[in-house]
Amino acid sequence: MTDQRIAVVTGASSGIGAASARALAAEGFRVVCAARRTDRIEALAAEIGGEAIALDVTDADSVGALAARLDVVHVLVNNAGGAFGSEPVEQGDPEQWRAMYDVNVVGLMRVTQALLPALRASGEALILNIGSIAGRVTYENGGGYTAAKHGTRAVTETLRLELNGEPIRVSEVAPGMVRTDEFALVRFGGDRAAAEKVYEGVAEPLVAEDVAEAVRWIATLPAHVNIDELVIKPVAQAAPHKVHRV
Ligand code: 8X3
Repeated sequence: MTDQRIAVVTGASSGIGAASARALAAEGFRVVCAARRTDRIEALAAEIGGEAIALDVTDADSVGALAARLDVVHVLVNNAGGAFGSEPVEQGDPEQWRAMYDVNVVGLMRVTQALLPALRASGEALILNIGSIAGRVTYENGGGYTAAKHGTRAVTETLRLELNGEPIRVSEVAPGMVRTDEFALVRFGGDRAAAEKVYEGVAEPLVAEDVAEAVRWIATLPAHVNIDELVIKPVAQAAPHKVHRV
């Protein structure tokens, strides 16, 4: 038996998820690194003294198997998510829209449902959802993603209302432009030139560690302090569509 606090991070195989896992481990959490790509999460877990559990948030059996292995969880970081496609609504692909809703909204709901008993068992829990500025404003060619991330925000707020009276904090960290290895590349279907263009001329986009620092801060605040939402953008980005480029 250990008194080490347990954190679960979904989408821990790269980017903000991996950085958050490292930041929480540095604060003394035992971190369960959950994602589909087992080679990556196994390497990360070995690096930070955590545990790797394969997880596909869009698969109910996979989520159930994760929950079956965890009796107590103090912090859940619902980070798994992403953008697929960049077309105007007129040309939007229903399958891509459905996939975005599935991972950014339904997946988050599935994991939260499954882990709520373990979160309750901790006595003082935190559910921290990684949202986006795309959950606050809309922008052209982002309709499917902004709709999904508005969903992430709506679920977060609903959960806070429903869990009111329980010692469970519910937070959302909503980043703007974060330069990671995969986010833009996935959005543009592997088109590296299109992905690079997102960050073109931006002196200093955020990096995953900037967001992980916000996750770390929220997770280590006293248990009565709930950060409802924290929007974090690079100084060059005043809005999704207002970015200073040199
Ligand atoms: C990612 C931020 O600006 O691409 O969630 O919507 S943005």
